[in-house]
Amino acid sequence: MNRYLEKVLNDVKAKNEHETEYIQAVEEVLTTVEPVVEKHNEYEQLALLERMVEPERLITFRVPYVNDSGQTVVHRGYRVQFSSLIGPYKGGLRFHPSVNQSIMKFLGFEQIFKNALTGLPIGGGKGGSDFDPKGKSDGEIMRFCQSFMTELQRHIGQDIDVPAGDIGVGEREIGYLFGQYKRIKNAYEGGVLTGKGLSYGGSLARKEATGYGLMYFMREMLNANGQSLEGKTAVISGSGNVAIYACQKAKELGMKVIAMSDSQGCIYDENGIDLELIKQIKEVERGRISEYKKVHENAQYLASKDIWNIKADIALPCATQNEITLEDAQKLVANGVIAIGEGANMPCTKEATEYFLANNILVAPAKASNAGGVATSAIEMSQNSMRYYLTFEEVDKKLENIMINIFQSCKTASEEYGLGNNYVAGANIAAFRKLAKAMKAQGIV
Ligand code: NDP
Ligand code: 2IT
Repeated sequence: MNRYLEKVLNDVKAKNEHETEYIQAVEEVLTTVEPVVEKHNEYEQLALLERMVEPERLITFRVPYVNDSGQTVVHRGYRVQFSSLIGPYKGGLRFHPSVNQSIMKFLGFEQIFKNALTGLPIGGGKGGSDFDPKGKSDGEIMRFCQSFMTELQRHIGQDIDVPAGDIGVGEREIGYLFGQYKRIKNAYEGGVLTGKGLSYGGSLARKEATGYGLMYFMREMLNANGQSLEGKTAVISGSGNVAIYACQKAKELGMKVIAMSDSQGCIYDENGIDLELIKQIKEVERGRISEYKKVHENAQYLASKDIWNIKADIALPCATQNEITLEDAQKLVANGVIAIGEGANMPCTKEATEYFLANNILVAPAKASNAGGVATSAIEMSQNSMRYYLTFEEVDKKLENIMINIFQSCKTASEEYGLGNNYVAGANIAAFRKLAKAMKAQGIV
């Protein structure tokens, strides 16, 4: 490895030794941008890489709330304002018990590159809490969100930092967060949060955008490699926002989705997943995917991880980080998978990605393939600024064009460096070059 790159990577490991996800995300980017770094000796003197891997600001705060039993509970809140190089910090909020500083930093770091790929003026950030919304009443969710925003509002603003949803944060949570922000600021600042409800400033097609965008990217990637999505089978992990709308678009594009999952189990339905039922269980009832079997008795209910044992042409991990390990990758390849589409952030371990690429499996890297969500958030921000709304078709068309352009950027970059269809490297190189250029232009900051 290039000496400068190696030095920076070793420093990151030494300074953040317990932050495994963060180190993993940094290592993936640094190793793939090596051919660019080799060409730019000036980066070292400018400490360009050192500045890129250090968040501009990392905020942690106390979030107390009173639960329905009258008990006061304290959680930890985070906002990582990673980079404002090309626009206000932008990225989701995750409420999940696993949230910690490492997960926040990996997500914030990924977000910088993803947002650069969209071609829109958005920097990178991420936030959240170790609060678990599962099983909580609406009142508890509201009180928690209000407490979270009471602190977060000091740090955000439509031109400063614009949060949105992620795991455990959907339209309900964004509504409570927005209500509290507006109440404290006494100003209707629509563009301060995205993923808002349609009745108060949200954008049509934002809910669908990440899943739809993933499938537009997959279509482009397969077509560029002499394949097509039509008639292919797919397994989709997760059954949340990204998974549901990936499933919907996959079906529209002529695919058959045969399995979906949640953190407790997986439904395998050879006849094709009944998406309306999944929406009813997950979006309306906030239930468990196991309930699917009550309606479709012939479907099989398996362990979550078993989803990667099912034979399918395409695997779409849309749940969480590191959900596909080397062992899972080996099973998928043995079963004849042809492509992987990362809907979740960093769903494949480093070893799994390397195994796929070594076996000529097409990999759509998360930073590129799930960028449709944040891109449509930026379209929501611009609608809020214009005080004017676009139609569903208009937003969807913009999203589709953005995804086509992102795929082209990945392809051009990978080909330019002789890396064939390694779009993992292509995505990192395309985003890195843009960020490095902006960094040089803005001086030492
Ligand atoms: P949701 O909360 O809507 O859904 C998450 C789904 O993944 C649920 O089915 C959940 O199961 C499952 N899941 C979550 N954590 C785990 C875990 N540790 N182990 C197993 N299953 C798990 O989140 P989203 O759909 O919004 O997000 C999914 C992924 O997509 C995340 O990686 C997120 O960062 C990424 N993403 C989201 C975007 C968006 O616009 N929402 C944009 C780009 C990326 P259960 O209900 O049982 O917990
Ligand atoms: O990971 C992501 O890109 C998101 N959770 C969406 C972020 C956003 O600002 O819409």
